[in-house]
Amino acid sequence: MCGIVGAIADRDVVPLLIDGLKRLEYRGYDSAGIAILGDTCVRRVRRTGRVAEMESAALAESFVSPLGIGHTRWATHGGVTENNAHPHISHGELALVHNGIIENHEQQRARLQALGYEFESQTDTEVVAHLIHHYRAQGASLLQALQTAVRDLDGAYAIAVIDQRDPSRMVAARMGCPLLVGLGDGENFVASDVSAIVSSTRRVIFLEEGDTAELTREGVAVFDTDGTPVQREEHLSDVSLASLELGPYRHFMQKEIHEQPRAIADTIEALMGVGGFAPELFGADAAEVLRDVDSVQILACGTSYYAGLTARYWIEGMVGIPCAVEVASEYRYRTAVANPRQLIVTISQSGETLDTMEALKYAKSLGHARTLSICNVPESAIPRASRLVYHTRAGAEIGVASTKAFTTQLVALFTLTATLAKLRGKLAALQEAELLEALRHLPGSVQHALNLEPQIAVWAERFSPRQHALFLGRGVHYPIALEGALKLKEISYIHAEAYPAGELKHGPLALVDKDMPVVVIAPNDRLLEKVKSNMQEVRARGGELFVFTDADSQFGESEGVHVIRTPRHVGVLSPIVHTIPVQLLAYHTALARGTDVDKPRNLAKSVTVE
Ligand code: HGA
Repeated sequence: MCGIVGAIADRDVVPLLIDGLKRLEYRGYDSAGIAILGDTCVRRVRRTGRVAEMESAALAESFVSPLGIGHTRWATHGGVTENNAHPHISHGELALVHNGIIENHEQQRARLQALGYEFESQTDTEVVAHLIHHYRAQGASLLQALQTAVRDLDGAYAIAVIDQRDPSRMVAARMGCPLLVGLGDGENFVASDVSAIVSSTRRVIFLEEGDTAELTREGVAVFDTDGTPVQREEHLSDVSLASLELGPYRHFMQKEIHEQPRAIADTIEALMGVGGFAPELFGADAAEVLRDVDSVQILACGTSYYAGLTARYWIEGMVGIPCAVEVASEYRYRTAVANPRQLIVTISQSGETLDTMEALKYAKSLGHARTLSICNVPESAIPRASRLVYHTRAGAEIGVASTKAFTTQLVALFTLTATLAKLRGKLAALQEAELLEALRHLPGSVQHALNLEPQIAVWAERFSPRQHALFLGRGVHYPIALEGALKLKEISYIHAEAYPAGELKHGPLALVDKDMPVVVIAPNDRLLEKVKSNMQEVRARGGELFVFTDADSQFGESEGVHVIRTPRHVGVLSPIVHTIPVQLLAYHTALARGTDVDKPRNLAKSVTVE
């Protein structure tokens, strides 16, 4: 959330900043702004809304500079106004962009006001600009002022700062929010993620917690929390420009839905390479970590949490050990019972989800040493803090509503399940071969589900005028109903709730009438007959049913019962295949309602604030 980009070069960096902000816009789109050096004071342009609007203003005002910073905002403190948009400026001299939340901002604001500083925004961020200015005024260099100022802060931040009086450098700091440095040839960059700078460089350094950095055209110096110079490893990013482009698609979400066969194939490539469910897929010492695990605790948020809920059915069913799944923001603030033999699994697309990271830190503080991260960005904070890692190879996910990240997380969790089962002697060789075969065919089954798109688009037309919808599933398909409801809420703004189908009669059935569409995930598994009874309960109250099933389920359309079938039942992997229709339903309903599919209101990707 919130995107930061900064550049120092021998050329005009404004086009780089604007291009970078466009690529970071998925992280926040309440407002956008850039600040550059001027003749006597820092120049700034900010606009609420999209980067494109800010770009026009920057062009109109002839913004040109070899040094600058930019920001796309997802507001946490202070409304969506131009005054609250970043960069924030102190005394016309110092400009700052910030991702995160300064928890003690009120206290710092009072302190700075007593020192004579005037505030023009309601943000928590503005205190940081004035604090750095305050220490500069006492004679500190820009870097020293930043390093002193961050000691006064509680909370989370990624920060980049420029100062009119020191035109040859930019400084940056990181604590709790992602920030990387890009290394160019005679030019250097900072960014929230590599997509912002990939057209200029692929050489990156990931700043660590508490790091500060000083960038000049010629070089970059990094310092740890104590201010001691440190060497951080340089990485070569493999993010391709093509993966960040829309190509022939209308939306990134559409592109990412259609990329799922390839994303799944890439995610299982290593597994197919070793030809079996080998612990090494999760890290060098995974056999030792996983062997005598006696239970699993999954921690995640949002869509990743639903991936975890799905995995619970697999793990308890196939491995025979208890598996609990908890929303990370709840786990981190309760008194959890430590169990050294428990495996802690965190799931996060970005690897920077703050709640999940904090939950992991909390688990480790309780003594949990067996930690595994399932993540789509290998160099990010959560995998780096975990002992084992499974890298989902979904590729860059730009659409705010997660799609290919979810299905590849499911693949990773299924691989974990089978690996744990094998380690415990619960997976015979024949069964292992069958599961590998099923996974090998999964991209094809997902493609078949994608081919249902035209039929689903017709359903979406009927959904688009509705205000509410229910999603039902049972067993391992209940989390897919939850995911379907979440997708619909996120991008079409239709109020949707999911229930285990058997729960309907205990309350939610009261909501059902002819205006309530009810989506049912009803593949041909052992609960199908039960689900059919639950569907009858809906029909008897006049509810209209939209049923996703598979060709083996043997039930047809009738008055008020619409059916779309995937070609065949794919057994234990069925939840993955049945995710595709609910994604497509949400996508096409949003299209029909004319909402902004990739940038739904009030949301942003990579949730790096609490
Ligand atoms: N707290 C700052 C930055 C918000 C942020 O990082 N969002 O992800 C603000 O509200 O402007």
